[in-house]
Amino acid sequence: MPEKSAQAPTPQVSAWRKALTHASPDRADELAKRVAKQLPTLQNRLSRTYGEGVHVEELTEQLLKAAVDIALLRSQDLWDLDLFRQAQPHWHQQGAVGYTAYADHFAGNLRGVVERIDYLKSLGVTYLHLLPFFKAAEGPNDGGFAVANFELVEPRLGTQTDLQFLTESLRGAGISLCSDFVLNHVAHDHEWAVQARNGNPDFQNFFCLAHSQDEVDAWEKNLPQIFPDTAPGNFTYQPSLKAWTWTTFYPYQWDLNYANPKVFLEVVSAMMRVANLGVEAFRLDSTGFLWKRQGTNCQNQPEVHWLLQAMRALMEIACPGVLMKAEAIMPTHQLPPYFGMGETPGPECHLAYHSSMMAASWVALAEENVSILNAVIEKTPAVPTGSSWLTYVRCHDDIGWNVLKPEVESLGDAQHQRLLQASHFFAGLTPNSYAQGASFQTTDLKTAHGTNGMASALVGMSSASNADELHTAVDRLILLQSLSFFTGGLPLLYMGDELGLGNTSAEILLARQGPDGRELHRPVWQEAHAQLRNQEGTVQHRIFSTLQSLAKLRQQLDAFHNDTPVTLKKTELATVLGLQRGRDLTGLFNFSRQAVTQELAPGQTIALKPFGFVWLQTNADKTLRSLID
Ligand code: OTU
Repeated sequence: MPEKSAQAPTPQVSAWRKALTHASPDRADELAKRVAKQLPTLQNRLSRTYGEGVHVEELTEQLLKAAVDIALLRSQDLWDLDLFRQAQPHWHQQGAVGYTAYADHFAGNLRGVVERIDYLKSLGVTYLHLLPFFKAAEGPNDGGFAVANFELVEPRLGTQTDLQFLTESLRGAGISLCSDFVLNHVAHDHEWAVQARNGNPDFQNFFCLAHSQDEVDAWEKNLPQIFPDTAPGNFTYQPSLKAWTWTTFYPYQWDLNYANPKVFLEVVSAMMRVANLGVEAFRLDSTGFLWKRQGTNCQNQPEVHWLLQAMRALMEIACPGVLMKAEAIMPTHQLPPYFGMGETPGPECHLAYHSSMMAASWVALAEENVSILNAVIEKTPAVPTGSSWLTYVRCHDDIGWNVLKPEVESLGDAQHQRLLQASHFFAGLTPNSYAQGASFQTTDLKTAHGTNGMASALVGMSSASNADELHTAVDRLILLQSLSFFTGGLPLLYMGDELGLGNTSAEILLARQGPDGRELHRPVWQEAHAQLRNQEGTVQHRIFSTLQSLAKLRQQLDAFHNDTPVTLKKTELATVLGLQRGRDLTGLFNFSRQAVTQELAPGQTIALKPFGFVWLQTNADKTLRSLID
């Protein structure tokens, strides 16, 4: 499609209105209301992004038609779910617990995941994020993040029917399925890329092309590198195009050109169709990178937020029960706009990863000092009602240290070494380090980029040489999880961490394709290891049952409603983080190897074990009750 079609006449009767005339009266009424409500935002954000004019009107029409058509195709169950959730916008706001896994590593395939639903329920899980399960590129595919087709399930993992069966089964168990939706790029063998390579100019315009080395250099001047070691630079020369494609991540992941409105139309339409398969949440991968602007680092540009807000408006029409989650691995101060708290306030994402809190909790562990963590929490605002932070300890990616640069800098000179030291510590390079992780994307010892490794390896479980050391290592793991469970709107567990599963074994690593260091923490489920959770006295039992108790408390206590603000509570010790959740709930987290005491109020002294934590409830008579033994 040409980018501009100024001469196209504005249709007299909108196509979406026409579609409603064939719909049942209840759906037609409801959809007309939803469109009326969302239209002003949709028009405003699209005009801001693409300029005023007829082509924006036409684009709006096309998007509305897509949203309405998809809403009309929604199954009765999903339609009813939408209505229920519209009436109860807080449906996901109390006691949520998330779990994230690769379908194949966790359970073989999508059918296998159905078999694990009881397991997830026993852990209190309400939200399951399965890493990309749509058709991936042939050959290396970045763990599925090089998507060759947005809607066909990866054949290794199943079919669309299997996906629908999975979403229905999960829904029956009170668990929402979250699917990745990779917004920023497609695989080099996605149909759009194939068409572009074959010389089709319309599809070439789907990608960000640079036509000379000078142009590449001009962009590169301001661009950081995500994989400086294994995929340096942000452009890849394509001989068949005689041009460079923008490839922020791997060379086989081609960045999409959102300056072309057709890209937005196609991507959002595909996403809404996937929602009709029963997916209840989308993890919007690499959201920060969608808009490129000369002279900037091409991250978090205003257009990113306008497009996300336009997307939200369309989702509110087609599938209002579905959540949008921003995967923007950015410094704390860049995150509030993803909740629609930026320059154009309004509904945007429901959830966003708090990667700074995650990384800072690891620094606190390495340093036995909570100053960076404090600084992060200080800069973390309360988010609009209906949205919340996703907190986590580990995920399928590395722990990226650079998100913490602003906090570290704010603490004064000579602090920058702290991230480097943490990175060395978790790679096991520091004398006396108990960690068995590995540095990611650094070829020298002078830069901090990221750290790989399963939580259990990073907290010292795999290096423990006796029962005491193992016990302490488990304490560290539980401490980090308890912080994530305390602060989170949605605490997310990474498969295996609930059982203290270790790094991927050497044989499996060898057998995997590609040199990606993150494979270190992408192990395969081990049934025998998992069974140990049922046996008292094992570490698996200890970790699993503690998480179960924390999940229960999240469900039981009003303080865990997401609208309850989490604020810092000053402590006297540099090793102890104090948090207040609402009026009645206090959390103390001791990042030190020493047992300590902390006075909360005159006469109320709380003892904390080494790497221990407490969650305390204030009773009506002002006394404190510990919620966890
Ligand atoms: C995301 O990651 C995914 O989580 C990664 O698994 C993918 O490789 C990547 O996108 C490309 O699809 O910057 O905000 O380890 O934190 O790549 C997007 C670095 C991202 C990741 C980073 C991240």
